[in-house]
Amino acid sequence: MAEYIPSPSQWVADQVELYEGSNGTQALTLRDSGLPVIIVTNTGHKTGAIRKTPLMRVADGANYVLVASKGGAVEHPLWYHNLKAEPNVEIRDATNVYSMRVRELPESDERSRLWDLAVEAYPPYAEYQEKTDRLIPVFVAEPV
Ligand code: F42
Repeated sequence: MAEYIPSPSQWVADQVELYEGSNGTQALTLRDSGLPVIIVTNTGHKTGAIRKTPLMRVADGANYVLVASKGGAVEHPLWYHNLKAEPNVEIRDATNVYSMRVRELPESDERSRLWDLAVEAYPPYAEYQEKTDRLIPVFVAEPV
């Protein structure tokens, strides 16, 4: 089995350790925002290692919307490239774990609707898009 490599970002690694270590009963929200987080388990496209990426929980029925905002950074987060290379992921939402497949949404009505849903769930996404010249990638994750 592939090796799990924790995020080099300590606050992210800590959230994953608590969230997963408690089987989805602790560390369910982003810091002091009180807003819910999911954990996306993905595959490093260079290392092949298991990567665990916490993201804001944006639910659309049985699907989740994944926003590669990285706080409005100039570059995409590295997990963006992992998902493009290997779209099969596992998503933990509190105590539930799902096998899912992701696809990036091109500019479209579907993307606009899901972007609005994401901003509703986590309003800072709108500021992150203002802050950066790149179009922030949006994925939809669907159950397999
Ligand atoms: N980030 C978001 O973009 N959107 C969110 O909604 C979001 C919410 C959120 C909530 C809670 C929380 O704790 C964190 C949250 N984050 C959110 C931050 C998110 O979890 C990521 O930390 C952030 O997006 C940065 O992603 P990153 O993949 O760039 O992470 C870096 C720090 C990282 O882990 N780097 C690793 C490293 O060793 O430098 C590499 C990870 C990796 O995937 N490596 C690949 C491999 O093959 O293993 C190679 C990748 C390559 O292209 O080189």
